[in-house]
Amino acid sequence: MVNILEVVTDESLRKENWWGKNYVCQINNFWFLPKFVPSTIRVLNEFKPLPNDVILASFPKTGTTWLKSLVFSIINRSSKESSLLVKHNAHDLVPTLEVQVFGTTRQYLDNESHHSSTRLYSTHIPYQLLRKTFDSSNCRVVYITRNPKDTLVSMWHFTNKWKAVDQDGPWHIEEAIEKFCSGVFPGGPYYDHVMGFKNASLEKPKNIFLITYEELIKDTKIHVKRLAEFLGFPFMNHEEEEVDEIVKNCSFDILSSYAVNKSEDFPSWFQVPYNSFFRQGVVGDYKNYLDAKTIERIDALTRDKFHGADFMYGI
Ligand code: PAP
Repeated sequence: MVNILEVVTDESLRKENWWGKNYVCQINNFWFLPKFVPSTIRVLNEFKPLPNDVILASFPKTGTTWLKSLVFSIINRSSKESSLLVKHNAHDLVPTLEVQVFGTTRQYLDNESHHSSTRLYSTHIPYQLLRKTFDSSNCRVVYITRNPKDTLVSMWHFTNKWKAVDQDGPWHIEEAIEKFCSGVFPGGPYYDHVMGFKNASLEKPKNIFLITYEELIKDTKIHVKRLAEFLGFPFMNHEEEEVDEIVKNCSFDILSSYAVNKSEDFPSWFQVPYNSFFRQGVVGDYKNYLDAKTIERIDALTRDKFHGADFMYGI
């Protein structure tokens, strides 16, 4: 068990190769990119959520960008902020705790002026590490998850868009499958990450809301209303059109058509171009990349880790 209070750099942590020359570091069973170790430790040691805060949590590539867009739109629907998604990528509007907020600048941590309003953040840090932070506040958490095979395929595509591919060469799908199954994957093990938040959502339904990418795709409108209700911003009966607008404005087709989201530019906070957050946005794309044997291998893991824990999801 790593004593989080004592970790200052990644020097003292166990490391495993992840892809090319890149490695990941282990903090209490979970794997992190070395770049985000100091900031993750800062989040765990210093972040004090306010009761009105909303934290969007996820394993990477499970629908974070979409969830950020939807929740930002729900919360800001009656202000001029609501149109900001036209010109700004959702990750610049909803900063990630361990990336922008506790990275180098901390420009987003304005506690003074926010005591009565809602601060919106995201994180990929697992619940097992964040439990104490969340317990110290009445803040609300929304966790999005996605089926493991699409998550793996999405991560594989995304990683191959990294700047480092120029030096390290591509990440081959066979390697990505091995790493995903062994859990040595940024944010991994995937199954432990999901089960941490799944169990927490059952223990504390008023504070932690779990939603799946697949149910959100199937009926976005119903789930936007459920999200709004949970967040304390419910839609009234006469606001049906507003819900429709939010669903439309946050759809893959609309968001991916904006110049900012088509851009090959790199954000200041990560080594992928903005357009890599929008690829296909569908369910079941894994069938185009994984063979029958791999599908059976991952399904067996899913049966063991999810179904074995009574979470009938992911196959
Ligand atoms: P992150 O964890 O790095 O922030 P995240 O947004 O969770 O990434 O995942 C990106 C996935 O969401 C991509 O999936 P794909 O690779 O299978 O295509 C991306 O296309 C998808 N995505 C982004 N925006 C939307 C949207 N508005 N609707 C549906 N899917 C979306």
